[in-house]
Amino acid sequence: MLNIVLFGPPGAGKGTQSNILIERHGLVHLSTGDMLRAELASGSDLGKRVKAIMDAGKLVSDEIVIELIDKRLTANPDANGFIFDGFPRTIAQAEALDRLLTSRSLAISCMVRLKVPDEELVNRLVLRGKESGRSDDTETVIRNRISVYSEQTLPVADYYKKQNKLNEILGVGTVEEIASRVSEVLKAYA
Ligand code: B4P
Repeated sequence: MLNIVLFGPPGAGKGTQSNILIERHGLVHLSTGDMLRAELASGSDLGKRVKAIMDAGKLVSDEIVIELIDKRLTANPDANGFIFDGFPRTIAQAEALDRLLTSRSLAISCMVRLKVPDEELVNRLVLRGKESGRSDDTETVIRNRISVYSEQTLPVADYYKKQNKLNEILGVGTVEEIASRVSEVLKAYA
């Protein structure tokens, strides 16, 4: 069973690479960003509670995203494996994920970290904002999301490094070039 944490700053290409991995490895995609956006779109109470936080580029509370992941793990007992995309984003989330997996006799196989320079991230997300109208893809909010990543999320890479599960690759190039780098890393865990 292959359980991958796909890690990187906003705009690194996590969602893009996840779509390729789902097809190639038949994994279940768990994106907390997508789950939260679905809550916003449905107008649920949860969606109303997180809207202002997401629009400001801040992190939603650990309790909320951990519960979303817990439910999806329970809903997919026969999965070949999972891609965790945009989760965990804090050490508390990483510890909770280990607990959730251990209680199901599962474990993270590896983390794949996509490294991309900040200016490239801003350019990609500003472009996406123009095309999709996503409300958190404006330059001020993007820069805030990048600093939240540096302060609160980056330590999560060290958490997996200590477990000997961290793999770092360059996230700049064509989508296919990056997918090949990811595949190369995953050969060691197949
Ligand atoms: P996410 O949905 O996770 O948003 P993201 O970090 O911007 O990543 P995304 O997947 O969208 O970007 P990608 O790199 O694929 O989170 C949104 C918000 O939800 C957070 O700010 C937070 O408020 C909340 N949230 C989510 N998870 C949370 C958690 N665990 N805890 C607390 N809060 C949480 O792609 C970006 C763009 O780059 C795309 O337009 C793509 O087409 C382009 N791109 C991809 N690869 C490229 C390449 N090789 N070259 C050029 N462009 C490329």
